[in-house]
Amino acid sequence: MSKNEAPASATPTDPARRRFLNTTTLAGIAGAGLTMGLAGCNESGKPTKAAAGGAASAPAAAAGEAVEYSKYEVPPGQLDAYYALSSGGHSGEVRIYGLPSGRLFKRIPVFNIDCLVGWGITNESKKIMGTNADGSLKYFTGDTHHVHPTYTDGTYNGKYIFVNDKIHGRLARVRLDTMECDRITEIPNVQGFHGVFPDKRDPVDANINSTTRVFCGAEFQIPTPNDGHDLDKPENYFALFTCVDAETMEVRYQVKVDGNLDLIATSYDGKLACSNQYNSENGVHYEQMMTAERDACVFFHIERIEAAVKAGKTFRIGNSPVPVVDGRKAANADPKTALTCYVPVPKNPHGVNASPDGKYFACSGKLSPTATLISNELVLKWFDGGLKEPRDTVVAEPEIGLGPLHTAFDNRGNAYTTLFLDSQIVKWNVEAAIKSYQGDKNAKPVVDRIDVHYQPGHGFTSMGETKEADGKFFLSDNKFSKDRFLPVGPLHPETAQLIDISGDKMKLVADHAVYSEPHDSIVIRRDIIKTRQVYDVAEFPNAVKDPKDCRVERNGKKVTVYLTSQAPTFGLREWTVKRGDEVTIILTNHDKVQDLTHGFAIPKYNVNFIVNPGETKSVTFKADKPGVYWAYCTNFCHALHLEMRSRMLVEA
Ligand code: K7E
Ligand code: CUA
Ligand code: CA
Repeated sequence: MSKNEAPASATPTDPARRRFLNTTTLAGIAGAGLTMGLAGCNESGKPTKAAAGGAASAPAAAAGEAVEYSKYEVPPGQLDAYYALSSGGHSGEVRIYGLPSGRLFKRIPVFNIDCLVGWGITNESKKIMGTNADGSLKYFTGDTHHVHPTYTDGTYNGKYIFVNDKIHGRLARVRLDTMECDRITEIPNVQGFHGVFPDKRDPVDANINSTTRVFCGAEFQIPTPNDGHDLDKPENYFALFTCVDAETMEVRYQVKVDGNLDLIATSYDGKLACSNQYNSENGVHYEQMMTAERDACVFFHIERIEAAVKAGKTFRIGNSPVPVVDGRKAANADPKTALTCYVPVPKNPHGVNASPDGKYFACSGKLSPTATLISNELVLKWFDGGLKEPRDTVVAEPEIGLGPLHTAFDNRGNAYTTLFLDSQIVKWNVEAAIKSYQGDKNAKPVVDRIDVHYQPGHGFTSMGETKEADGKFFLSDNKFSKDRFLPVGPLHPETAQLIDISGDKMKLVADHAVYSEPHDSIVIRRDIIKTRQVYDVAEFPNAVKDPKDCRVERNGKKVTVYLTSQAPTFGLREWTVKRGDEVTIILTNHDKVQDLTHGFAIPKYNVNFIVNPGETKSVTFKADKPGVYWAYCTNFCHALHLEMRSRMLVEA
């Protein structure tokens, strides 16, 4: 082997590499005093089998089986079968890539500034993002976690996706036809807005089988209003559940809860939304958040909540106009009128996911080696007064492994849960788990396990969050890549691992490196998404409709420059402004050919944005530096792309 050849020794299935990471992770957490929680106790307080490190029944996926990797390649010129729409974590963006190839197609700026697109730079994007009185951006950071599209009839309709900003408590909407963000709403009186999920049907009107509401969970309890009172009185802190209108993006109502809210799931019948809560203790320090043996999965009876809002059984918080109803336990003791139902689940659950048959919610406890399966039908029965205890809605609680986080489903009755600490995906059978819970000793819920590299967060199946779950692929978004890729300095990429789940045994078929830090994705069939590549000039109210309309207009110290772009020229070769002018440049791209995007940058003025075919955008800045400034096209468009430039003359 020559020096340049890659060493063949580091095989992906080398178990030693996995053990190394696992041990350090456990040691780190044990050092933090979490050993007890991780040991995972069953009802009797005895450590469980899984807690001892053993798989409940099935061994780790046999490494021996050969995988035909080429089967999962997408040859040059061919297209992927799926889109993956993925959050970008604290990059504040959303990404779109293809599966099974893993090709990255697009990064959609949402809560972040992006100088390629001009997001956070153009007037139009700043208006969506929100500005202060002086026109500066209100926030320019964000933390996206959960991406969920709109539904019709239990499956994706290709209209919008919603994504949260955990930092500033905002909900954004991305249009799926243009794959651009069109609205951002700030939710009042919450911090740590984490979980988001659209509804799938109307809770009342059976004729509405599409998404009309988006539900949002707040993870951090705060004083409400958070105006300086009760600063260090955690007993007065609260979290809120919020409903946002999917079309107008207005906040409709909020529900005050006991404890906190984390991820959100919604039922296929439209009647229920639910959220796992890990801090039912109202703790402010992490050890306080782990004191209770059980936390909860909180169910929201949407129809009753909306009736209470309509009937005015509400209050307001501070200056917020949003009506709030009381969803705390004490106010909802009678199931027949209750707005909420707190189903106890083992301590500190992290995720909750609805099964595609509409029957169950799986809620996993990261400090318990179990997944709790809650029946949709039984929750409704509890709300009807037909069950004694909220806990009676639980139909299974299989032991699946250490550090279970998120669960995805196939179309054959199997669930796939990410095991953060075990660094595995565990496949378990829903019916077997139910039988086992009912006492059937022969029922073996766990049917397969596969190692992932390393420490998975979310995992998602193809179409798995719809009733069209197809059971073909599982994508594991892992939190550490360690040695899986060529080293690139201290910040490692994450590993998104593609697993073929179509057979009895899960097969790892590809490693994709992804830039930090995706949390959640959805894997959506390509035929569902219908995009457009070219805008119509008339769609933009401020469009410069004809290249002949290019001109400079002055109104006192305010100057507007009307510009068009047509490769390889801008509509004006030069324009003159005076030092101190407030200059607005409006640029309409009159090239209507697909893929013919122009860029527009002005040196020393921090101006940089693109105009897609038919699109209009504008920027406003103060001409405070006299001189000649070459405005030029930044986006390669033509053989004479470099010549595509005009002069801005700023008189002293
Ligand atoms: Cu588990 Cu924000 Cu969905 Cu990350 S959360 S993994
Ligand atoms: Cu226009 Cu490059
Ligand atoms: Ca807890």
